[in-house]
Amino acid sequence: MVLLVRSFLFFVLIKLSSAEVTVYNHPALSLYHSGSQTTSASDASFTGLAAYDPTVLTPPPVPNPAPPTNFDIRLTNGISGLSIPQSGNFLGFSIEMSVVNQVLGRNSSFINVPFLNLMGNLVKRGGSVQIRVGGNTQDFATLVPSLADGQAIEKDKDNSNNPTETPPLLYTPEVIYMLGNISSHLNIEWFLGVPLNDSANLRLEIAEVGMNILGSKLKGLQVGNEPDLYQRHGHRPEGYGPFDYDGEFGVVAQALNSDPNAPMKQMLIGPSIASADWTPEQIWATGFMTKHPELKIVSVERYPIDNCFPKYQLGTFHDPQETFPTFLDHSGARNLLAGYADTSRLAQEAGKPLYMFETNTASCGGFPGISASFGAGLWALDYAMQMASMNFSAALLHVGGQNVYYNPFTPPPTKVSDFRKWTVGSVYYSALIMAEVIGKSGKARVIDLNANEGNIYTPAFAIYEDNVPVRVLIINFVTNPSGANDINVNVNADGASSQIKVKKFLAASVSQKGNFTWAGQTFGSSMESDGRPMGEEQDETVNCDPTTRNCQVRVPAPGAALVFLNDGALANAGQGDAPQTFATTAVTKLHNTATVDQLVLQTSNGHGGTERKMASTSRGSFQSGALGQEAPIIMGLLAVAAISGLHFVLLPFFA
Ligand SMILES: *[C@@H]1O[C@H](CO)[C@@H](O)[C@H](O)[C@H]1NC(C)=O
Ligand SMILES: *[C@@H]1O[C@H](CO)[C@@H](O)[C@H](O)[C@H]1NC(C)=O
Ligand SMILES: *[C@@H]1O[C@H](CO)[C@@H](O)[C@H](O)[C@H]1NC(C)=O
Ligand SMILES: *[C@@H]1O[C@H](CO)[C@@H](O)[C@H](O)[C@H]1NC(C)=O
Ligand SMILES: CC(=O)N[C@H]1CO[C@H](CO)[C@@H](O)[C@@H]1O
Repeated sequence: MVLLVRSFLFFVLIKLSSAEVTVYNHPALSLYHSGSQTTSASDASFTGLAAYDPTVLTPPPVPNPAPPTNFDIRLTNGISGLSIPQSGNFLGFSIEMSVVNQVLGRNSSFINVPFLNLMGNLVKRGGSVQIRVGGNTQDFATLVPSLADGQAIEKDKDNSNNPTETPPLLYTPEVIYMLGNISSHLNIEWFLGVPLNDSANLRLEIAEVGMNILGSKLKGLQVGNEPDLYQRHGHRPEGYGPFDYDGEFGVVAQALNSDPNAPMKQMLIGPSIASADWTPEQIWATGFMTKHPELKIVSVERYPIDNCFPKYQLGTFHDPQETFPTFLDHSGARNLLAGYADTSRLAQEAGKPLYMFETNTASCGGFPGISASFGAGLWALDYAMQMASMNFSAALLHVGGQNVYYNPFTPPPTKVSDFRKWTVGSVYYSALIMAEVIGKSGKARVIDLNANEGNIYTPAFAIYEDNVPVRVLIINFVTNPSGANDINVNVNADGASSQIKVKKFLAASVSQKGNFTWAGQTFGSSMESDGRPMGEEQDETVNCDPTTRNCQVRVPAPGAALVFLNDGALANAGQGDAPQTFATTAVTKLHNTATVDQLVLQTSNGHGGTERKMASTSRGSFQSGALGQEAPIIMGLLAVAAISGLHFVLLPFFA
């Protein structure tokens, strides 16, 4: 993703090329959006914001030659080439710091319930979720004791002198308390970033406050975001190179080591290069990976392509329709990751996990028609599996604001938040499926099977535990509603049961937006989700041939199938565990006072019909208490907490 810098204007704007973007006051943005930028409560479908863009592309034609529709997958015990053991939290999220108060909640006592539900689905399957709060806005962020208006986070418009016109962020410890309170509900681990815009005047407060409030739920601290782009962006002088970054990393490490208010050591993450202006090898040549004992996680960031033009008048124009097919075969993930094979080997030798710290379909916000499509969901799953097979240990999908196309989940725009719900993107399903693919055993090891004679449209991966095959993931990237390109795979695995279970990820075409199903359940279309899967779970049962032990699995075009080779494989992926969900409280607006109609700790989450109707906190106990029908939300919540002594504080979102 090499972009030409052709003028000072371009130079100033080019920071946006690297990654996610949340842009404020950007003149180009209003040019780009044909619709009005302001959200309107009366516009039910398209608000003009990228997150609700209705573009639907044409699915690419069936490839010629089409992939063979019948093939075998034969899995024996104890094969070589398996990855290192992986965790069910492999696919996590990276939330742009400036939008945490939209996505997570407003403050520590006002957490967005749909967000909790979305994370609960993942925790149930994979055991935990990893979330990074950071991005371009973290390098200029400043922790302040309080903000005048009681807000937890604020854009400092008076001091917006950085090149993106992204105002520097001011935030209070309340944001960190919010993370802590989220982790007290669900097993979520956090990454924060030490701002590195000025390494001569370090601002270590986020590390200090983060360590002291989050404790063991703080998993690491990123030092610098995409430092290989600092010079381009005008944040460092000409000639700034890998050795300079390595030196600055050492300065931060030293400062934290001697900081008595920063009790946790060996917490740092770097170099988080975009692999744009420096190659990973240039950084490793400094000795970075082995010389800093404080380095906990080796990180890189990578998007397959950018959509910076025309929105930010940068780079070259990529037509979404023409670009779409590049997401729809296995060579996309393979080619993107080939350059990290060496890095992965070195990290393993150094005994450090390797993370893809920030990624998604395209930098500069993703593409209309691509980023929220079913095809993007298949791509993210294939990309994550390819990373797992290559010994990455995690990948974090970026979450921007309302102005990006690629969000895994998007809260409703504030103005319509009273009655609209969340939008769950296709790549959230990828994370959900990935959590089941890897599961909770901590022993899952992945291999790219080079299936169907290496056909790029039908990749498949096997998952082994204790050297025995337990699950198989098969993807079909082709779209053909006639069924002629559905694939029939004969899975024959050592130790498989005579009857196996299959879950499928389905949509009518790779272009479809919304209404995808995973094992029959969906999060609906735009603004239709409270974070809980809707519908009954539908697992398919396949009876294997008693003689040949072949189990035939049909994967529609398009679609993905996760095959559970035995019952233990299902259990390890969370089947049978009690779901942990949070009922979205119904909120109506009456004279600027929200009313809590219902505060029920409801646990009907699907994922196994028999688990439904778990014991729930009595609804009556809420309603007979101090919580009158007209009680303001926060009062109501305090009352709920006081009356019931509940661990879960249920908070409606965006009153
Ligand atoms: C948290 O946010 C809610 C909603 O904006 C507000 O009513 C409440 O006062 C805030 N609480 C704190 C402690 O700031
Ligand atoms: C670094 O960011 C802080 C907060 O935005 C700002 O006050 C400071 O001037 C910046 N320093 C440099 C050298 O850009
Ligand atoms: C991943 O690591 C394992 C264990 O060291 C190794 O056997 C395997 O070849 C590695 N995979 C790749 C693709 O490098
Ligand atoms: C999603 O599915 C529902 C129920 O089948 C249907 O009513 C709705 O029109 C679909 N929405 C889209 C955008 O396809
Ligand atoms: C677990 C945790 O971090 N709880 C915090 C929730 O937020 C309040 C502040 O509003 C803190 O006092 C708690 O420590």
